[in-house]
Parts: sequence; C-alpha cells; structure tokens
Amino acid sequence: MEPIKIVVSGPVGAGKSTFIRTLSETEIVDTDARSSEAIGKALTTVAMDYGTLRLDGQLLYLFGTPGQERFDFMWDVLTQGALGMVLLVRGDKPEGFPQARRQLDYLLSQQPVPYVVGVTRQDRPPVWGPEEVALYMGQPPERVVGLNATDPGSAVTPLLRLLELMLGADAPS
Ligand SMILES: Nc1nc2c(ncn2[C@@H]2O[C@H](COP(=O)(O)OP(=O)(O)O)[C@@H](O)[C@H]2O)c(=O)[nH]1
Ligand SMILES: [Mg+2]
Repeated sequence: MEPIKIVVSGPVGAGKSTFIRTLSETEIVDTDARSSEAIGKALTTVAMDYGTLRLDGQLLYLFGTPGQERFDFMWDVLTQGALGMVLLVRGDKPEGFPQARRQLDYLLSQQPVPYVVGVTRQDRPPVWGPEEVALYMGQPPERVVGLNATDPGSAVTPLLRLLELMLGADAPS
C-alpha cells in the first residue's frame, strides 16, 4: 500500500505539534521557533511538523501546518498530494472555532479530501465535546471526534475515524 499523506491543521495552540509528536513512530521534524507575536506560548510552528506512523498496516505521513495566518503560504505547499485532513480545535477555546471553520473551508476548497475535526483537551474540563462542536461548526457528527493530543491511545482516534471515512466503501468526501 502506498503511504497516505494527511494534513493536520487548525489555529495556534490547537495541539497540532503535540498530536504529531505523540503519534509519530519516527523522529519528528518540527520547525518551532520563538514566537514573535503575543500568542500565549513561547514556541510556535513556523513552517511545518512532520511525523509518520503505521495504522492497521497503512503507513501515514502527517504534515502539520503552521497556525499563525502570516504563514498561510505554507498551506498550499503542505496540502499538495494530501489524501486526508485532520483539523484540530481547542475544545476549551470556542473563540477559535470561527477561525478553524474558515481554515477548514479554505483547505477543502484547495484540496477536497476526506477530513475529521478533532476537539483537543478533552482531558481538561470544562471543555466543548465533539457533539457540541459538530453543531456549532455545522458538521455531521461522524466527522467530529474528541481527543487528548498528549495521549497516544486518544490521539489516534481522529486518524482511525479518518481512515474509516477514506477507505470505507461509500465514504463521502
Ligand atoms: N492537556 C492537554 N494539553 C494539550 C492538548 N493538546 C495540546 N495541549 C497543550 O497545548 C499546548 C499547545 O499545543 P501545540 O501542540 O504547541 O499547539 P499547535 O500550535 O497547534 O502546534 C502545549 O502545551 C500542549 O501540551 C490536549 O489534548 N490536552
Ligand atoms: Mg505547532
């Protein structure tokens, strides 16, 4: 089976770098640098994150996008050839949902592929659950999954759902 390239996107702080670091079975490549904007954390991804894992015998390449909008030009590069997408949002930060929705719409307009929305920080209540985020973002419930990006067993769930949607017999994209 050919490796499958998956793009991991979402606003700053959603958990993209953590998600890839938690799941990757090979040494990750990250491009975190000291942030120049006040975005509430010291390090931020400037170009991409990269990691790989094998799931049900299928090799996956994960490419994380930078969150800050001034690095948007990287999105088109990173989405080239992607067959699926995981959009992460911070479940305890609903003010980030509209931006996440815009990113999702933009990325799907460039690259219409199967996708899953992952709602991070499910281990840190109070937090929005996947059903609530699905309603808020106007997504079908099966496309939205809750996770703790720091826990391997939990972080894998959006990828399992994505593979189901991608490889399922009549999976809609
Ligand atoms: N407890 C918990 N912390 C998380 C989760 N996802 C991300 N974080 C933390 O949130 C911070 C920002 O995550 P990061 O991966 O850098 O976000 P990025 O900007 O999307 O790459 C880090 O300190 C992570 O450890 C989660 O699901 N649970
Ligand atoms: Mg990052």
